[in-house]
Amino acid sequence: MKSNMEILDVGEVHIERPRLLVTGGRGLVGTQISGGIKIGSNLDLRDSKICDSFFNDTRPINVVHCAAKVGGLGGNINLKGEFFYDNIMINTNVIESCRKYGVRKLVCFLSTCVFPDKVEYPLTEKKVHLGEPHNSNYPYAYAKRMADVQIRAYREQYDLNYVSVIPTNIYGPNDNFNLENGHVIPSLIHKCYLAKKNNTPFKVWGSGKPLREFIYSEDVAKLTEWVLENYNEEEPIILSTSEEISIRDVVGLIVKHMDFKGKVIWEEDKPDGQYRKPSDNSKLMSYLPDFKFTSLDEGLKKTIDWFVSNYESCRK
Ligand code: GFB
Repeated sequence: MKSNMEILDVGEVHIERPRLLVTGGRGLVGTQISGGIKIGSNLDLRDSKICDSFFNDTRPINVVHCAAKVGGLGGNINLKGEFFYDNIMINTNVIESCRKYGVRKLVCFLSTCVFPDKVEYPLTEKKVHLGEPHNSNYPYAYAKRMADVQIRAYREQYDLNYVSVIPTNIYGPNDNFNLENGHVIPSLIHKCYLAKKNNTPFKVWGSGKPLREFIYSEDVAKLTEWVLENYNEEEPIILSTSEEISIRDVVGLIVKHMDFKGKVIWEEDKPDGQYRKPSDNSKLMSYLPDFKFTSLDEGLKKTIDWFVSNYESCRK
């Protein structure tokens, strides 16, 4: 395996620099990225001094920046101030530290929720800034949009090869299975698990009508590693299967893989959130026409198996 360290000769001094640093390295995508130094949320990247001194000590050559304050519909609605402050501070500090300490390639994570709520579908890379995001997550969306702006500005002034990716709703092992603030798939897997264990109804938010596009974390990691080595454009790139599914059908797949026989109750008083955010992956496919995505059915089975066998230790 290629060592993660590279020797940089500065005159007589030989500086060892890690090839790759992964922020949010213990999270959903970060754990799937192969190799690299992985830092978790114990390092508070909201604090510019802490971020600066870490990069000064580490001097990574490449960075995959996954660290963020993330959450599902509930978390975004309940914690709007934190979602804005934490993400704008984390991204601004990390991108600036990358510049200051000579990071050659940075891959930064956005999300399809950054797109405008009212725009002609499907969503394409050129539409990121064409209007107000959905009300349920505008603070997170604007903070992430500013990372795209900072990257574009740094490319222009400092000629830096920094890029960003726009994945759809990511799911997989090592997710946050919190019942209130988690994303829909991990929250519902946890709810169905408890309903089966306690012989109680499986309660799902909303009408089940909204549509979403899901992408498996391992696929996102493989695509991110390809972007790190091969994608050098100013414009972000969407990481998506471009396959929409209704929340109701997702529930059906979770019930099947959990072998749940009880009652499913739809809590129509709970939010549906944005109705849909259909993305166009033709740019990605123009580069990787043969990329094999993990099907939602297979990805859900793997995620549920992981959750059941890691129930005591997983984030929830
Ligand atoms: O993944 P999710 O929470 O966020 O999905 P978004 C929300 C959809 O799942 C809504 C339904 O239509 C909900 O009504 N749903 C049903 C549930 N039951 C549940 C449940 O128990 N928990 C949750 N969370 N949803 C997020 C953005 O939007 O997408 C984030 O807010 C981020 O910032 C993420 O971008 C990828 O897809 O609506």
